[in-house]
Amino acid sequence: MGAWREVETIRGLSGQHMVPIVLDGDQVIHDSWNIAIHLEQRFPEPSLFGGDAGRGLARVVNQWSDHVLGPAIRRLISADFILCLAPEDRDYFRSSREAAFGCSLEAYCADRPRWLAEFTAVISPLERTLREQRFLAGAAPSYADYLVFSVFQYARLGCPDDFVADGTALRAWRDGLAAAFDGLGHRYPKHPALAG
Ligand SMILES: N[C@@H](CCC(=O)N[C@@H](CS)C(=O)NCC(=O)O)C(=O)O
Repeated sequence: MGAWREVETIRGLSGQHMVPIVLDGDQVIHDSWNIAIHLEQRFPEPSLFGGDAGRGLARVVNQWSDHVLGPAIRRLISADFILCLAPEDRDYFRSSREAAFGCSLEAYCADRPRWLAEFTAVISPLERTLREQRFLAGAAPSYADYLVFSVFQYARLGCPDDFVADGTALRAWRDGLAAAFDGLGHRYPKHPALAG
């Protein structure tokens, strides 16, 4: 199996091969949770987590997102996501993911009605919550919102189909966070099938 283009740079800086990593002075932090903890310590006001209780609950949301939401979304987008990568990185993505999935990307995503039904069940607590309150953390967003949003952003840009139905509370929340921070979430290329 090959490697993606920047992997030796990432490994040289952080001693492991995954992104994201953050360089802060002479500190190198890897893993998004560790980065969030670092940011909370460096910039305590306003709190990214909304205090200690918020931090504890954000960790639960983080585990749920990594182990339940993420896999449900991968079943829907993996065969399309590969087209977002530079051509020279696609062989690595295909061979590494197909080794992990035990089948081709296309076979992994083939039964869309099944994976769509699973995704709908997985996101149901989010939809129900967001009908009652503006953000997952309550009246204002916290790291729990941002980490879940990152998975929906990956799906929004990584696949030409939008699986979050128009008119839902989840859609309003996702689109609101994409537009936050002066439209930061929109400053990324659309899926190649939609570009042009
Ligand atoms: N738990 C880690 C997961 C990081 C992760 O899965 N990164 C993926 C991209 S989103 C990666 O670097 N993959 C490289 C590879 O597959 O070799 C975090 O939240 O930072």
